[in-house]
Amino acid sequence: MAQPSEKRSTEDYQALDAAHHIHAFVDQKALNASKPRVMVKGDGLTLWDNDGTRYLDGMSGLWCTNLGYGRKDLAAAATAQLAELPYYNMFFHTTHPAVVELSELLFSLLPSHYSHAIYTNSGSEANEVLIRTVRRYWQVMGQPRKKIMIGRWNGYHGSTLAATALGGMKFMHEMGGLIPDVAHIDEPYWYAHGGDLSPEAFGLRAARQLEEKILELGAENVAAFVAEPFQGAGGMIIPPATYWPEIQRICRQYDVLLCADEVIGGFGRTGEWFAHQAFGFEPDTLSIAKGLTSGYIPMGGLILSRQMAEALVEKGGVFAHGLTYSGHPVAAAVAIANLKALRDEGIVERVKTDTGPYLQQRLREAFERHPLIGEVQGLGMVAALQFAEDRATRKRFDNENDIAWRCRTLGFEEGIIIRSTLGRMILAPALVATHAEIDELVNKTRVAVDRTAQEIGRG
Ligand code: PXG
Repeated sequence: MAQPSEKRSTEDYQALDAAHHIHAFVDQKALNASKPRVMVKGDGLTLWDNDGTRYLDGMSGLWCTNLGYGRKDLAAAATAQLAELPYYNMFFHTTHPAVVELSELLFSLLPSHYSHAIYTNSGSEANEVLIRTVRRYWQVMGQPRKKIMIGRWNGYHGSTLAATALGGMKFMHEMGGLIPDVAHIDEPYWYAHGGDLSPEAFGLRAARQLEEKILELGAENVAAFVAEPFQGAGGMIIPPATYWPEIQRICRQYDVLLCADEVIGGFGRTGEWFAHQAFGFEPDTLSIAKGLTSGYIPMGGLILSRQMAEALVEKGGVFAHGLTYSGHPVAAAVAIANLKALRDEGIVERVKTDTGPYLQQRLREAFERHPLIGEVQGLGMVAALQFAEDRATRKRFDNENDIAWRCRTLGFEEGIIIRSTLGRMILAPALVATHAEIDELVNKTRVAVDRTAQEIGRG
């Protein structure tokens, strides 16, 4: 039996992969023909494939390696915990030091009105647990009719059944058979849908769709509104400044829980520990994953406000929920090492005061007047470039998806990994990115966009 470390040829890996493995969000037949890249090593922001080609990873893996690759302290935390107590569960009236210490650390980093966590293994599971916990909460509060969850079109909350329903990716809904009691409102995407409105006026209008939806469904039936503080997989869209305060007002007025999906935004991405802090609102729950462990090991969770947790604990009785790997000791040990590094090395602070503003400034210099780019959005260590056919009228290309995909492919040719989605290019490098790495990423992104412009005859 070959050990994973026994190096094989790229062709061998690709053939075996095609023989046995169904990949994520892809036409597997097409992938088998075009063949996957085989990544073998990472250090900081740099990845190497099996043929020794180097890539600068501008996407933190999949928005998760906040600390970058190759951290020996995280590996050491995992191996020490594996040797000491590799597993125990939360079912048999037990706990263990790793999960206790993780909670202590996590709540020292969170605003003080949050008090409890339910741990999961992923962001999808965090949102599954969210739905069950919200329903449980309203039952405990004597309002069992409050069941409907309102999400947003093009929101992404994961790929399990309920998380798919809660998300607003229509192409994911097409399989059908989704869970009931879910509704959607539009995304706050001013560039595409703002028309003649100012961003501020559009932000209010987009938020007031929530009020209309609550009134249509009856506030007595609506449990929660769930959204990403900035929309990630659905195009890295930052709502206008008026949006979140108005959403918060509406949720409070109609007694609807405000639930932030912080799976991408959490753990420093925006320069704040949590993205909702950057947008100035106070959610009742936070779904977390990804940056919690910098992706080194699967772990997620649902953070509850003190008020919700007290209601569930004091009046709740048995909450019939649990996962074999909730609060897994090895994952918890890695999360602790990760959070300590983000805190003690001043990484989140540096994103806020130094590297984040630097990335944003460099991108704006490179693209604000670029003929193919209509808008640069971003904050901290995340940004989007909007492709535009006509900058003056904000007209988008009919084939914007194809153009963005082409740009992404050219990025790989230039040795960088950037993500395309719905006519936008996304950059979300690890939070440890240096000025030199930011320069390389921005310069090569510029080359990829310029080459895209040439290929579509607009260079
Ligand atoms: N919520 C948000 C906001 C996410 O971005 C999930 C939940 C689900 O997490 P898990 O751990 O179950 O995957 C995510 C995941 C993309 C992309 O293409 C983004 C995600 C997943 C796959 C692709 O940008 N985010």
